[in-house]
Amino acid sequence: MATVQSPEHYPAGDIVVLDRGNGTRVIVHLHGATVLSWQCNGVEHLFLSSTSVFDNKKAIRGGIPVIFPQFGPWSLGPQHGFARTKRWTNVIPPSTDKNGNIIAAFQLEDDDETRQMWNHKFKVVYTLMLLDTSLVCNFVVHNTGSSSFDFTCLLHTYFRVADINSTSVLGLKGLKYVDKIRESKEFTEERDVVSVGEKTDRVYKDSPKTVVIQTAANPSIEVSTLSFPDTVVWNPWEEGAKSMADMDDDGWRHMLCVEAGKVSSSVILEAGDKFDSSQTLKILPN
Ligand code: TA6
Repeated sequence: MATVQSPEHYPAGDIVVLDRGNGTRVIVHLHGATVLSWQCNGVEHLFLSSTSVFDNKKAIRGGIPVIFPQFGPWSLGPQHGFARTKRWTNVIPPSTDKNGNIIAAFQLEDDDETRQMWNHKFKVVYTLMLLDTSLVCNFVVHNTGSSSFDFTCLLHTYFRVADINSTSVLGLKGLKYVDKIRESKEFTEERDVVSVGEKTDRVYKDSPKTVVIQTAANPSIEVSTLSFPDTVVWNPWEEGAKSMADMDDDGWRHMLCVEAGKVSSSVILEAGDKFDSSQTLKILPN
């Protein structure tokens, strides 16, 4: 089963904690600005593999990895781009706003290593806001260079579920999706309630602004997005989990990735422009 997170588990210099009290807090690892844990009233809502590697090199297996500037295989660098394996800077330490919400911001800028792979100047500012029952992840890409560039991006959220066999996603009916398990052919979702009973790896296009993850024994979670038109649904299932050294063998039973992104087509960003996007994860009342 996935690790239940506590800040003490990590070297203090590697993490930033947003804590509202009452068991509502978020832990962010500066490696990839990866949210490791989001607890609301003491209940953990993110999955983190207990065999995830924390060497500040490999991508963290779980939480919310940040995918930029490429979703999927990349001829210029690692799969899913370099953002999730770079050290980010906590440019705005956790602070409380007038409504009692905790805000913190993280930044990644181009450097020699990134320019070797992808020769563009950029600044990504990733701002987290922890409210009483929701977490807002605001993702902004600035083109700080003198020429345009294009990219894809995604927040690779691993939701923690009691049992994948009693978990489903609502709001995907009627969407076209690319099924990477079926030769990446395109299909149309016919179901109101999308359950996951096998290895699943789908990119739903032109998603509605809100989808809901329903799972027995836990409250439902609503995922609302701005400028993230695609929704990736992924579970490696038993065989896939066993093939990943950094995934618990039974981890697939307790996780479902529902990932908000812009991946079906690239963002083309002119010099000096910015791309502003966000996901809001909200615990729905029972
Ligand atoms: O988001 C789904 C996906 O693209 C799957 O195809 C699978 O590769 C998953 O991401 C995990 O990728 P990773 O590089 O983290 O092992």
